[in-house]
Amino acid sequence: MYSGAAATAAAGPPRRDFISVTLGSEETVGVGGYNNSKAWRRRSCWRKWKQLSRLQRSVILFLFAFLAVCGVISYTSMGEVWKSLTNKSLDDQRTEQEIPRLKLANPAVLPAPQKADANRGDYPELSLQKPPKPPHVRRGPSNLQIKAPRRDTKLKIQQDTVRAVEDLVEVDKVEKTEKTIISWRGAVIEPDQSTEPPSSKIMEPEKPSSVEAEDQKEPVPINERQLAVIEAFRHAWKGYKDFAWGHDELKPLSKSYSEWFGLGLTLIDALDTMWILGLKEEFEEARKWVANDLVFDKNVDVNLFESTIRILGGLLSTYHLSGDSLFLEKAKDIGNRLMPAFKTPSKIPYSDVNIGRGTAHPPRWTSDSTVAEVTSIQLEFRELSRLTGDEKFQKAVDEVMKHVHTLSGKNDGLVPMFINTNSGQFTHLGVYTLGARADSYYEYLLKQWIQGGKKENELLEDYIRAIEGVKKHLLQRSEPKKLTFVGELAHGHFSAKMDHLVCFLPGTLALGAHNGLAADHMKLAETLIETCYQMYAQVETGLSPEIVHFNLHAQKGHKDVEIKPADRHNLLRPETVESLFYMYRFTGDKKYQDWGWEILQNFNRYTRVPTGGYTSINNVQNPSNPEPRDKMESFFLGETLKYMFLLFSDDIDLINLDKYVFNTEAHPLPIWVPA
Ligand code: DMJ
Repeated sequence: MYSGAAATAAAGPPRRDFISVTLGSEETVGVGGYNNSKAWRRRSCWRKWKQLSRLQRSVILFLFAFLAVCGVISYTSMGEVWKSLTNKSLDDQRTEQEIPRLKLANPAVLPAPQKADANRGDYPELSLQKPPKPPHVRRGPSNLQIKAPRRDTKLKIQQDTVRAVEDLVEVDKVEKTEKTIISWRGAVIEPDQSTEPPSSKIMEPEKPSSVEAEDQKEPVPINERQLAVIEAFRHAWKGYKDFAWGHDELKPLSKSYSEWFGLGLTLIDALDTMWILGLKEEFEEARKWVANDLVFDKNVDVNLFESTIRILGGLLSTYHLSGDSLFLEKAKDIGNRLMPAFKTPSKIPYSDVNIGRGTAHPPRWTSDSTVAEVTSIQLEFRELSRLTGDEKFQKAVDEVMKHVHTLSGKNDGLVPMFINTNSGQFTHLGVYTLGARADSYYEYLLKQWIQGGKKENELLEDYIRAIEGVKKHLLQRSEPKKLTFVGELAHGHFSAKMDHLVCFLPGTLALGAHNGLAADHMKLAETLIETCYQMYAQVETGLSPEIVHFNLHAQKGHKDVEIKPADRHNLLRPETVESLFYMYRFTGDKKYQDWGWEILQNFNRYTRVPTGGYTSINNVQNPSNPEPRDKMESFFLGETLKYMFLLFSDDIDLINLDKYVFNTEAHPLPIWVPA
């Protein structure tokens, strides 16, 4: 140690060597000159090692061992990190590629109702996914259908939103499980949601839905089939204008008109159709009539249900689409004049009201009203309350629903067809149908629930129970094609009779599934719409009769559909086309458009009157003489042609079904809390 220090000192400033191998021996100082051969170096190192003390050698060995262990550990953990990084990026790729495909197999069916907002902040990337845009503001009929984004872009946005919402629902599931009191196959109701309709909160009158944010969008060109609908509408309108202007219905063969209420029923029913079809001139002309000639102060009896769905509904929807207060004023007027109908011992309204005298009464032969009539006026009166700030309209119709909810005499949610205005009880018990006199009760259960923002639990419960009742009691399959149809039940006996009116059901079921109800509702909708289509396709004119009877047993030479002589008329009804529209909107399956196109062509073939207008016919089984009836129902313009036009459109914002709910006469009313 010492000699080395001396040598170092002699060589200049001290060096910071670690070990004493440089310390003084002859060999280390290079006696005999420089020798850098491998053998010399090996020998020299070994000799140096041997010269070290045991302690020095142990320290060095320990250091080597320590470094070696550290090296092994850090190599292993780096490998794990690297491996996980590699796997993660593969997972990410798979997520991007596969999840959209898996989750969006049925993209238009939205997930169960949820509250996404609470979690949004935790997932900042989700805020990049835009929800579907609100409907385009349409201030005039001419730009209506030419100012909306293309379906594919919007569908993509909607799909992204569905995916984002599904993710949020997943994350939110645990919390929700604890809070949820009713969970019926996807329809989730929160315990803190009131079963009370939002009526009590009505304070301020609301604006029309068209007065929301303006949103410039790419035009969607009108296609050939839509043009054919416009042509059909113009032809029908020409007949009405030439021979029935200002009257209720056109009689196209006798070139005259018929009066029911004397309130220009066809004109009012057709207002929003003209708006949607973009028929500006026709709309303006009709508006003038409403402004100058529509007078409700008349000594005339009107049917509460029919005037509510056609007149009140038509005026309210036209107000929303156009933003023109004239229509709201008229709606208020007729709404007020209809109110005496609710002055009954039971609060179940009478069927008829004299809108000039302010008196109401049941039909002459009974004190009953039909169940469909008293339970299918709610969308309109509730909306009138919301718009005017006057609760009385909503109170009156909500009371009816609450009362019907509690009544006995139902069969697994299925209701009888009559209700007594004195006792408030169902009458003619034991007969159950989804057709005439009961049909729209079921439709309005679901639609009121949607209109009110999916908060009114009793409505949803009654709807779901009723659909279970339909499945249990009314569904059968026909021969030979095994079509699923909805029959009727009379005192325990099944009848294979189905009204064309029942064909509203596939559309309603599909709407429910779209709003989060069970997927099997959609399955049922798909089977039933096929049946409704066959009610047209299996008939000689390609037009459905009013009522069909299905064959339950296979018989040689017999089709599924049998028609009785008394039932073979066609009134230009909308229900099948209505359901085709919903089915196309929610599935995008073009076959529904093709079926609708066939139906339109057959209306043109067998019901079009050359001098203007379309007519109902007496015999759908005789193509050479379908026996025209000489009447064009107002719902042909209010509903049938409107649903045709919407069916052929690929613009999901042309009356967006997350913003609007159609009343039973095809008049769109805004959903109060849009999806
Ligand atoms: C329309 O007035 C309505 O759709 C109602 O609900 C049933 N009947 C006709 C159309 O068929």
